[in-house]
Amino acid sequence: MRRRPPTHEPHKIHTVRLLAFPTPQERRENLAKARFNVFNMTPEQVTFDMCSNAVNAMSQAQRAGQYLGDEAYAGARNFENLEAAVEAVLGHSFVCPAHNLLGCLKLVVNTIVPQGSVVPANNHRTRIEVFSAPDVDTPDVRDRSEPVFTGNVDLARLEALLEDGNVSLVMVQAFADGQHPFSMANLRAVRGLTRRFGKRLIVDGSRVIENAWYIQKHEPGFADLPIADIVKQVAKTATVFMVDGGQDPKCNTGGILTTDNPDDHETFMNRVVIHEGLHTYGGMAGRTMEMLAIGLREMCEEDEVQWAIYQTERFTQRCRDGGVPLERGCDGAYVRADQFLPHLSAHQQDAFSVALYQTSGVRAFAPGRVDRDDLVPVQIPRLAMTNEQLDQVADAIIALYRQRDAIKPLQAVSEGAWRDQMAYHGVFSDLDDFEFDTFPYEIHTIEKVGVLSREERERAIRAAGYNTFLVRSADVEIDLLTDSGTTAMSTDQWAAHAAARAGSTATDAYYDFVRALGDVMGHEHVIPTHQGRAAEQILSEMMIEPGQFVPGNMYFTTTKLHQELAGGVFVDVIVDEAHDPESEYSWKGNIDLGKLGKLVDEHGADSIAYVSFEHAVNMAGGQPASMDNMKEVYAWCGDRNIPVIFDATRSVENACMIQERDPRYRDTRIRDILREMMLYCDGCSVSGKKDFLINIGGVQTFRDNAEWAARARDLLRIYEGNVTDGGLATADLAAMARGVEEMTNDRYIRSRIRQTRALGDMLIERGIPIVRPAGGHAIFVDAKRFLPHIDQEEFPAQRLAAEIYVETGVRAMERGTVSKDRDPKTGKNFRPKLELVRLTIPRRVYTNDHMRAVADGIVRLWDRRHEITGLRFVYEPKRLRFFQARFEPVA
Ligand code: P61
Repeated sequence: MRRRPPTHEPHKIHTVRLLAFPTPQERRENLAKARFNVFNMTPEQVTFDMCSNAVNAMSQAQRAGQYLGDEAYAGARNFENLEAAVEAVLGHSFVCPAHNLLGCLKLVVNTIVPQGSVVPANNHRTRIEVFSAPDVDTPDVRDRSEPVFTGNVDLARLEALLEDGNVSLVMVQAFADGQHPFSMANLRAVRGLTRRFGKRLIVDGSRVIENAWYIQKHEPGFADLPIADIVKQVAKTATVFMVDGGQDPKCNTGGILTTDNPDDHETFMNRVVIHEGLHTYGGMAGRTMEMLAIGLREMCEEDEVQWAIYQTERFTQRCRDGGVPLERGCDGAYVRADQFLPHLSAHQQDAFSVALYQTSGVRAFAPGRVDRDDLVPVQIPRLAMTNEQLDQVADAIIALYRQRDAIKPLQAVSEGAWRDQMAYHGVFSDLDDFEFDTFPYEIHTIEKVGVLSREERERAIRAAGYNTFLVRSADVEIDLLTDSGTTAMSTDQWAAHAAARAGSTATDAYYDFVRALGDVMGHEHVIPTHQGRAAEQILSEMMIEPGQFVPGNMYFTTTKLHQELAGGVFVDVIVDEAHDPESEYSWKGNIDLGKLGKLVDEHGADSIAYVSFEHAVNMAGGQPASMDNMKEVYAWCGDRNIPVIFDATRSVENACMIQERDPRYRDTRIRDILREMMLYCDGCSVSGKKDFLINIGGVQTFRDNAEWAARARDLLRIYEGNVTDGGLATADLAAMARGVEEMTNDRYIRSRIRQTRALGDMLIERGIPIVRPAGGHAIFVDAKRFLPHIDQEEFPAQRLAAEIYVETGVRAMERGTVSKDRDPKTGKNFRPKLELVRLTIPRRVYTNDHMRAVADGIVRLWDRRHEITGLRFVYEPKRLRFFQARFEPVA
């Protein structure tokens, strides 16, 4: 089987960990405080922490496992799950738990390595010598003549040592020292030899996945075997197998010793109580065992493995192409500090680490003992970084390499045998800084996506009546249905969520939210609701007299419906450009004061309930309004006593587009732009599920009108819940309070807007008709131009969304004739100017590689667009029909 490099992550992001971006000055201060030893720096002082042990991204299932700890001391269910996972993945019937790999080693050394014995090994970092030196000899028997499987054992040397008779066991590490993989053939030959001499073969399989991949790729006969099978074969070849939970199983700690040999197991069990804990937890918390059990099963998943290794290959190659002297490690690029800094006579590794941190905020560190080798591993935390981030880290190293001659030596002021003991008197080198320009977060937790074949997707869309709202999310690969409530929360938000003290009265979470949003918006009255449409209902009921007009900058489905249910008449007063998908006008979200003036002239100011002014107008393509327009509309309405209410669902995105498009705001922070925008309204209804970076929530605000606030609270009590929670769980309110702080981070919001634009650019370049310019939250494909042969009565956008799903596994949303509904007067379908399919980008969930895959898929569909036909209703609900309608293709 020839495998092509994967095109995007086989998962999406579920939780992010926010990154720190210390300034050059802060980095210098941090270095000085850390005595020029980057070991002493905390992750909060580091932008990218390039190590791979116990810092990997975990799966959502592992995270859930952390809450399933059966902290029982004896006989925990978590241990039973661990045993079952070991049996399933490694094929071993016995498992002895330990707190991590050192715990496993300690058990081995203290039980089956007699003093004075010899332990041949394929690496020089066994640590056995550290445990028992000088009584145990650990000769390195790695075969240095082997070109591919550089971790292979020199069989002749091993045999000679075995013949000497003093060998207690043979220790082989998968991807020895992080750089040297063994072959299956060699491992089997070692096992054959040890068996002949009645000795054990211990395999450290902490990086068995990387080694199994190497076997799959390079050893004849293994190309068609799944990683899971190769892993099991490796484990079964060992007498005793051990795994560090913090490595391949992506746990945060933990270790296991597994075997099929009941005597060995009994030996370990009897000893584990001395050093580690009882034999059913071994120094791990119950939750750690649960995470480890899940991680063991997940680590062999083929797509996940191929992705992780592809990242390593790509990163290493980029560094190498930039001339950086390195060795390819199983989990990253191991920089040769001696060749990087030949002009320094000592402490080259630490000098490299210091210079890299000083210029970029990246931490890479040579761990363990001093003088062990000349390498600084720049390891990739498994699944935690995007390719874009890795490219930039590589570029930071390359940029440093180009100015390496300017790196100054470090003078040691205190030394020890271990690197963490080193302290230096440093002098800052005169180096150019490297500026990161990427998503300001790392991946903390991943979520699996659905991967279906084309035939399966054809069945799924038929079953869903050609309505993407009715497709199961488990059947979707990249979900661009909506950016509403689909955000990946941050670990800080989760912390607030977990820490919130629930109450059905006023809570700290409520006060935090009111304070945080009050700070951001400057509005006096902040009334939480369970989501946006709840605020819309309350607002509409309290502000609209039956028969009044509600002018707005293009309709939104729920907003217009609530206005109508309250007896209002929606009138579209958006600028004409908004209805022209090809117009490049920068402010397609603006209100046309001419249109508004005409309405007022005809019916009088009293006939207007309020002006409903949406930011980053959803149905127009996420198009922004200008600051001038907001100011002008507010002044004009103020003169006539007409209230202005913002739909501030995507105001932050609007603010970002003001920063980008209005030169007067180029140097103003997003937060300040937003504050100014909020001066030009009397209140806001907000769906918090978008900008606020949360999964559920909303709010109604009023700038200063206490009477309105009191009326809104009255309705809130009736429809939603408490005035202090709006029907939201306290925990969700706490997460929302934190989300409104994160949303105005300039790096974050710019990276989001840029990602949307990048998708738009990829489509434009390849001739796909989309609404221009690209807006904030989504790219809208123009179905009229994509499928000009389908009349609007046959719902071209509905069909296009269905076909995009079939072709690519990407789920999008119709925003055309079906959404616009029927004219209540004539009963006929409206024929909206915009017949669109929305590719909506959830916040912090997808990477640029996902976006590239989306663009490629749509281009494939473009090439076969002539084959696509229209649809007709088979079921049509009366209101908001697009959510649940069902269709069938027209022949
Ligand atoms: C969306 F297909 N938007 O964009 P709620 N105002 C604005 C919104 O974008 C919005 C709401 C108010 C959604 C969800 C959605 O026809 C649909 O918190 C500008 O969803 O109640 C929601 O806020 C309502 C999708 C809503 C739809 C209605 O995907």
